[in-house]
Amino acid sequence: TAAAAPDAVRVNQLGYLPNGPKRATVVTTATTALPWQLRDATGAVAASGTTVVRGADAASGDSTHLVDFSSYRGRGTGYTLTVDGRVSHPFDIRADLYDGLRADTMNFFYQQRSGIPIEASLAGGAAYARPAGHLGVAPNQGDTAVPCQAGVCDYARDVRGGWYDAGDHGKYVVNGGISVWQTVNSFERAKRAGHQAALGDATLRVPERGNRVPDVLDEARWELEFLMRMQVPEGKPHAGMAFHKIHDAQWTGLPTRPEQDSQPRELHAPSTAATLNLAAATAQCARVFAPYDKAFAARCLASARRAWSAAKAEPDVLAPDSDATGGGAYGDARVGDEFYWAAAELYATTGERRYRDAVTSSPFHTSADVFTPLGFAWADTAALGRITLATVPNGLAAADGARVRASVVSAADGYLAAMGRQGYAVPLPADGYVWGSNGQVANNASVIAVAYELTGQRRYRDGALEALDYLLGRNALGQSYVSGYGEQASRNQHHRFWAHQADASLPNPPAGSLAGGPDSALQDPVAEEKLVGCAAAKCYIDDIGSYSTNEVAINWNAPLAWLAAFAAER
Ligand code: 9MR
Repeated sequence: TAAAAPDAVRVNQLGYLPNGPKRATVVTTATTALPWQLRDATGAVAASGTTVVRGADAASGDSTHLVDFSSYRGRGTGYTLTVDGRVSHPFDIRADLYDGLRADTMNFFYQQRSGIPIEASLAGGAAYARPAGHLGVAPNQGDTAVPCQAGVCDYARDVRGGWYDAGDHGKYVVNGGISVWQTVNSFERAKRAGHQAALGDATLRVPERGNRVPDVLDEARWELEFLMRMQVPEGKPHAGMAFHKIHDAQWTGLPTRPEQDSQPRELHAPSTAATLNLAAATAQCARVFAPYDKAFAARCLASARRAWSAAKAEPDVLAPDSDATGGGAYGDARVGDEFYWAAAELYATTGERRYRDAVTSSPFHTSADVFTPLGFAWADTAALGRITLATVPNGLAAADGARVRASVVSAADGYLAAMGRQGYAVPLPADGYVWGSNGQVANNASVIAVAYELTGQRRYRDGALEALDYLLGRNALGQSYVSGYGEQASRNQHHRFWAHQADASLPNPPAGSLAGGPDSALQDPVAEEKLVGCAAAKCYIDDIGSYSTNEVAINWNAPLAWLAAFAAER
């Protein structure tokens, strides 16, 4: 029949785990079940069956069928799935499927490092090498002595290092905090799970490999050192708070290599949100780094305590949405969630009563809507505190602890239910295609994975893995949103250095870079021109100019790296 679309059979273009779920979506208007065949690399039929008719999918407008070949137990490369004469992209079925993605998604952070030369041998080739950016070497004007925006302070600070946020060269404490938390949380989880490969030294491509500290922590430390430099020093107004962000005075053009950025750099006013992000990230640091570097852990804890006290003293210094010239605003008008997150981290690390009181008296401790359908994000961080309290041993009363853990499982049930309603099994509501929707997908999938840890129930592991299927090609566009992974993978993400589409002498984004994903609000000129009338789940274009759908960002790669590490556990 002609009912199936040309690229009708949507699979995870990387593949499937032998002991994981194996599902595909078929785009077809056929109203009765269709036969499917799984073929191995030789073309032989390895398994077959019939589809399940699912009907209309709200977010994409597609009519879909489901193929479930989870019971297939073979392994190999070059499988395809055929339905109604349409053949899927090829994929693998193997146990080590996610090892490469785990390493590449973490290498993204190395390549986003500011203030250090990026080495060809670590970055995957000469095309990715570049001199250190923003060390005060002309034409750079920062970040070794950065003044404040007019009226904010009368001194300069050394805020070198850290990770560039995204395709731009800004460094934002609120987004750095959530991203580094997820990176360290991934390590903390791997440790509980005994996942040796994720715990080791010399398992990632970082310059510190071989220093007897796990590489994931080496990478995280690069950001943590920067975050601590953003703390206002003693003796100055707002001492102990964190500057909200540091970025260029004016937006730079694309492409701009980091070391060629000639814009003045500026510190923006301290905020309560940034201060609490710093407190949360450094409190977690103190706990997780303690076995590896006591002095650094102590420095983190001191920073966390200072930040907490400073935030208590100035609890409502809010970063405005309007401050968006030369960098993103990262405005946040509500900081109760950040208070809860910071209190939870400080409590889990110290066990001290004052932090426990701050946890238990927070409205977010009992609120049922900490885990929203859209999911947590840089501005909505209460869920991070809940996850820590649910997974790190602490002194909460037994019933309270049980309630905290149950809240994570019930959130996961909600995300699984959302997946079940959709043709592409995405843990987002149909109206959830916001700027960075792929980050929301990955965050929600990580909550499902935490529920697996708490319950041991297979359906949660399956759900987290199935969300990876969505990001890797089983979606409304048949697009793998992860560069280098899949036959139809994003390659023109918005980035000032990985800008091949704008300048052929520059590279495409390295393997393992996640695009922001569909954003139904069409918030950039390319999207406004090319995506008019798109169904929400299809509002994406692999064009370097579409920063609202196709940028990379540390807070999207962090949960993808988290999930890849989870999927690589065995
Ligand atoms: O991820 C951010 C998203 O939630 C906001 O809606 C958007 C507009 O303010 O900004 C996104 O963050 C961008 C930041 O402002 C600047 N660096 C790139 C980030 C990813 O696009």
